[in-house]
Amino acid sequence: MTPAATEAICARFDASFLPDHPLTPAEARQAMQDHDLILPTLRDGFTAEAFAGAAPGDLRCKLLANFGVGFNHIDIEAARTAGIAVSNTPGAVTDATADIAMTLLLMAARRASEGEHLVRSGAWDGWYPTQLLGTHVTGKTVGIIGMGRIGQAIARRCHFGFGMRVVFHNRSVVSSLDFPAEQMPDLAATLSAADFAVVAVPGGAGTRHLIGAAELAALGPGGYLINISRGDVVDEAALIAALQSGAIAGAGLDVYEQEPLVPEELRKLWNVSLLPHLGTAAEEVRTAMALRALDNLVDFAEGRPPRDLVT
Ligand code: 8YV
Repeated sequence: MTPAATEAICARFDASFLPDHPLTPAEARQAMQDHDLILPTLRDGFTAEAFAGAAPGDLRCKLLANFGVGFNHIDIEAARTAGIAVSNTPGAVTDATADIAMTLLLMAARRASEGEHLVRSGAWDGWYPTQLLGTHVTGKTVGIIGMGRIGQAIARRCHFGFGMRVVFHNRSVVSSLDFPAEQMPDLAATLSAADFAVVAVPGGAGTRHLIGAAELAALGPGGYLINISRGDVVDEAALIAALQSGAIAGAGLDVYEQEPLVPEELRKLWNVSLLPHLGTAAEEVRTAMALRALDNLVDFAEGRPPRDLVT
């Protein structure tokens, strides 16, 4: 936690800080036996194994106030069966995550990773008219996959900031947008129309491998895939094959299927920009996320339903 967040949490609760490594399911269970309230992060293993066999009241913990909006590392069904509530931090992450999507979109379009490597390696031998030519973003079409809070923040940046046309795919109809955007009939149509496809759906079983070989083929050889949601939404092997064969032009990734493992084949490719899950990595944002999680803890401790309850 940032110093400001640590101070606020410690001022309100008798807080202990769990080991500075991702909790294994066994450690997660122990933590739920020892604490009333827990503020987990995305690396902690609150899997079915952590809750195994627990009925309401068996574990001391009553609320997992997740630090972040995505909670695919928590088995929600198992938590419900164990009588443990789960909350998250919507809103606090939106702008920062949208900013990282734009960072990756621009890096991919303008070959920024290749360019930086050229300079850092000392191999740059000077400007010439056709050096590292990328693709122009202005006037291109962005396809947003998942038009929730973060998807809308990305779309707004694309429309107002970069003069892009916005199309999108969303499970339900999205009608009240304050900028022009066209909801497409399905995912394939969105990908076919897009020069840049940005994945902004929640992770978890419902969206696993939503983007595979067929979807990448629909995006096509001129298309770029940007993923700032969860790694397993994209079939990483299919993405590597598409980047290697030129089935798509490039990609920008902040998330991976087996974080922190990033396959060597991916690391070797220069038509992909790779960031280490930086979506919300800004001091103010991490503090705001922790304070939002703290609001949920306080709600619960004072007998109100936590404001961001997910189950
Ligand atoms: C957080 C995220 O840093 O909010 C999310 O879902 O992916 C990240 O930006 C992470 O969740 C921290 O636990």
